Amino acid sequence: MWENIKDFASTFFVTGDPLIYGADVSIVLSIIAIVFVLTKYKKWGWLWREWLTTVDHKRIGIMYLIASLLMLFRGGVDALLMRLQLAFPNVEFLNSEHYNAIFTTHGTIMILFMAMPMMFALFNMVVPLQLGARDVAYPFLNALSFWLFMLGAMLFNISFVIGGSPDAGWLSYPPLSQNEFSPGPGQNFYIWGIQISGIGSLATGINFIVTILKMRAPGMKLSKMPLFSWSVLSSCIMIIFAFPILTVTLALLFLDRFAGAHFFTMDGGGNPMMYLNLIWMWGHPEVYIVVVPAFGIFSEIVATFSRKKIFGYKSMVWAMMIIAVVSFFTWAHHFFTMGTSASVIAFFAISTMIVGIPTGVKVFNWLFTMYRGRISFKQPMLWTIAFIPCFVIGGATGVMLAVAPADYQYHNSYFLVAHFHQVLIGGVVFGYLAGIYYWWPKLFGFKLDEKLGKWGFWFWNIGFYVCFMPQYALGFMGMTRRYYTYGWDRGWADLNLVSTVGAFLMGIGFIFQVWQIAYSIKNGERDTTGDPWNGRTLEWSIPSPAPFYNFAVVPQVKEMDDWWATKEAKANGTYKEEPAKLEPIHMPKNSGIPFIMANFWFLVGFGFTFGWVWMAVIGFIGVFACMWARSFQYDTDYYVPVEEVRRTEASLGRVV
Ligand code: HEM
Ligand SMILES: [Cu+2]
Repeated sequence: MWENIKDFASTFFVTGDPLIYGADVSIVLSIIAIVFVLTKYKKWGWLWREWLTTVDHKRIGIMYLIASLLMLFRGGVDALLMRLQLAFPNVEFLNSEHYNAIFTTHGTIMILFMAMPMMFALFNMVVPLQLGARDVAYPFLNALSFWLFMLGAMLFNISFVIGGSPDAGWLSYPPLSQNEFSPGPGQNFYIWGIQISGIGSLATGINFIVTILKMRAPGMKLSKMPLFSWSVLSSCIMIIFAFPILTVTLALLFLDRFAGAHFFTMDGGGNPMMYLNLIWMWGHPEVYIVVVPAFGIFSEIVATFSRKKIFGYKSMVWAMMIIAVVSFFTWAHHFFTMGTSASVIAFFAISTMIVGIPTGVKVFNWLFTMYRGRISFKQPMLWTIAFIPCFVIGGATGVMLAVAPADYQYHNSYFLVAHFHQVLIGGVVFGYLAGIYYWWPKLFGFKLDEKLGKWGFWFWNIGFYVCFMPQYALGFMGMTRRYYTYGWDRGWADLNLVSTVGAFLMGIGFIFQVWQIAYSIKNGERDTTGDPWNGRTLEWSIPSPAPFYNFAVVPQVKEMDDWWATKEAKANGTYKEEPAKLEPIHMPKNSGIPFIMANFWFLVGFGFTFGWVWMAVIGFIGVFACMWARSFQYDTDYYVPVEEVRRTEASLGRVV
């Protein structure tokens, strides 16, 4: 008996590595600390009522934000471990297996559990406010999306201490990801973690498309909608076409592993190349899904901080929509070297280069908006300005990679690693950070400290170039991606050391940002105006932090940049005050079902990961029970009385 338990424990828990034991201890300590604090200050009820069951898009946005920052931390630690290993030749810090696991979790976490939730954080924090709406179209579904993401991310992350991490790369190519070469549960964690959070992503895509099409304030025609909301629409259209492909692909891979099917095997009629095509039919749109909202953010920020209308609004909209369509026709550029016909390669090379055109249009629009503007160099604008050269270089190296014959040289080299980090960090991370700085006061009611933030900004930026520019050269010198070590004779030592120093500079930048948030919670400048940046769009017309119903009175939109137009009209005395008529506000009620249902999904995923079908069955029964219970709930909404609206507004310093 005792022997059996010991046997089980030694395969169930990951053992034999000081890093893992350290993680075990810190996980246990953090759980004890959290339980202790919640109990001591009697906060369990508060946690349940205000957060775990909330359907308020702003709170859901804040939870996404916290989760994504934690994931940025974990993905960042992974990155630093790898850079330490590569700092010098012949280092024995990580062995080859451990290195494989770390680049896999780093890549997966950064894209699926950092970039995606940070993007959803911004969707939730901003879109309904920008549209003049009270919430998203389906608040219950929105909460469910969040909890599915959260539990999926947790399932993926525990593989570090239980069962073992996946190690077949961030896209889990077969045959490496098949049972034959990855027998443990790691690859199943990958499949189910992504599968569960992917359902949430798909639902978010649907939710925001409906919100944007149906919930805009009266008068806001699509042609007057702010560009960030347009970018969200573009991104969500890509989500609803791309994510089903991912779901199916991972389901087929799981059938191969779990049921001995032969979709992607080398024999039995299967074909691993089928997997590569499918996963990149999702994977390429995925990188545009995360970068297009950043374009929207930059457009808002450039206009606000240059005190000018955005240059070329219509061409911006067209560019984002064209990118959404073209993104579905470029996937094969990820495997030019796999041996298809010249005409297929030519098609994908040209379609890839075409993406550069709308992107270039956008860059010129931003530059023309800044031209002769009265630019103020606050944090959101700094990140925007830093983004432009970074993304232009990243885009140019992308076009180089698209030249198929040349790609036979660059393919899977450090040239590629430098390219995709340049667009992902310079585009996505800089973009989302800019957005977080910009909309922070609206959500939290105070600004983030400029001085600490600027330290963070410079460390990130200088660190970025120090880290990744040498990698282009390393690529030309023959260094391949996913190498865990190299010898002195290769001549790669100096540049790798420089690159590692750069990575640590970025790490210091991140520490400054965490410090900045902690510092500003106490000392940050309070935003009493609701309009700290002299903004242009509707979200700046309401007090900060935004009250839970957003708008006391639904705004009537007349112009593009309606809030700016209102302010101008007030300034030259042409503004006609229309008496605000308060009415009871219709709001959704909180619900615990999304949280509970996502936990049952976790059981499903965990059960399948270890091949414990009974546990998966219990999970499925729970999921259906939750659906059943929700179907017969009729008491799902309520009205906020006029008196309460008046009181809330008064407490925020507004008379209505
Ligand atoms: C913060 C600074 C970062 C550093 C220093 C860094 C460093 C690295 C390193 C050393 C590798 C492994 C290269 C190899 O051995 O092939 C890697 C791979 C990767 N990184 Fe990063 N990274 C950073 C940020 C990011 C971000 C923000 C993203 C995405 C949003 C990202 C996405 C990826 C992906 C997808 C891979 C490929 C993983 C694979 O080969 O399966 N990284 N990164
Ligand atoms: Cu691609």
